[in-house]
Amino acid sequence: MHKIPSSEITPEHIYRSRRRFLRGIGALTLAGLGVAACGDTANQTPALTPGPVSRQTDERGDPLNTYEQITTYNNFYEFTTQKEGVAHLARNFRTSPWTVSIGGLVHKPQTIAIEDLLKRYPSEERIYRLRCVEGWSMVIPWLGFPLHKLLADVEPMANARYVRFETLYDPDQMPGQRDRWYAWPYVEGLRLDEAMHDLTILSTGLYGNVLLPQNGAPLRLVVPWKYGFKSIKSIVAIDLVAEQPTSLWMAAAPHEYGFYANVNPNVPHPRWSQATERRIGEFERRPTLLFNGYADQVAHLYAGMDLRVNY
Ligand SMILES: Nc1nc2c(c(=O)[nH]1)N[C@H]1C(S)=C(S)[C@@H](COP(=O)(O)O)O[C@H]1N2
Ligand SMILES: [Mo]
Repeated sequence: MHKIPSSEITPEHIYRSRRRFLRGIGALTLAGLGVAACGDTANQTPALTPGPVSRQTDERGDPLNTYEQITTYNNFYEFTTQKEGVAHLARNFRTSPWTVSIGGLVHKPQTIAIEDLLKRYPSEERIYRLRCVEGWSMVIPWLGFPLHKLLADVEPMANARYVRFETLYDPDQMPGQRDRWYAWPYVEGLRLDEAMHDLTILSTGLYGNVLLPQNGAPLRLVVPWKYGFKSIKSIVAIDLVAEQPTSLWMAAAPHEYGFYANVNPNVPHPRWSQATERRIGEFERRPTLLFNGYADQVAHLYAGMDLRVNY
């Protein structure tokens, strides 16, 4: 894969928000891990290199994918459907100023500037497998915080049963949004108990760095036991709702993409098997694991449900 010059990938706003991020970060003490190595000095722009991570594998012993793989092989249809083209088209995406509104069926709706959100919820590292519905996967060291912390603070009402997430709509910045085939903006949803699960995070960074635009800066969802498309990028709105939200993918192809989208090797996509996957960087395909290997932690959420019907 080609290397993108750091001069193209680190415009001033990213540099500034990264400095803010490094100051605000709490649980993960980047300073203690050697932030100087990231080139975080006044007249030096940070390079497109990974920052410090707590370990080199996931809990199963699978090695992390490289920073280059994670930042140059992306799905972000707002920019392009070409994975290798996202990073370039998104390089000037404005992630500051940025506000996130949390509302709907909550007692304490709020609109929060991203820098305040980062201060309020210190980021921690979570090393998760990401399994795309297309049949490839990666291991990614995310930085982020559990969504349940934010949900607790806005106090969901008793009739709130689902959480609905929405990506920024801005066709001037996101040329892919001129494609009329899709019902923009990108929308995703979770059942409230899925959203409250501790594995579910709002991610603010990866590899010890602030998120780059191609990975969903400045804030994206990560739900590691579901297909990657549930992990919605560049979120501007989070709403608690009573009815099951219709996601962009459900609207585009309802017989192919359901609401749950749990990783399941036993339920094929209508057009291909989901039994195996290609880990980016590996040659041989490997078996896909039920709930992407997180069954111990999440299977109880679906007790009694037919996973073929609720795909
Ligand atoms: N807004 C938005 N979010 C999105 C997508 C997208 O096209 N738009 N693609 C999804 C898909 S299909 C995948 S596999 C992951 C990819 O995340 P990554 O590029 O950070 O690896 O983002 C998901 N989130
Ligand atoms: Mo995906």
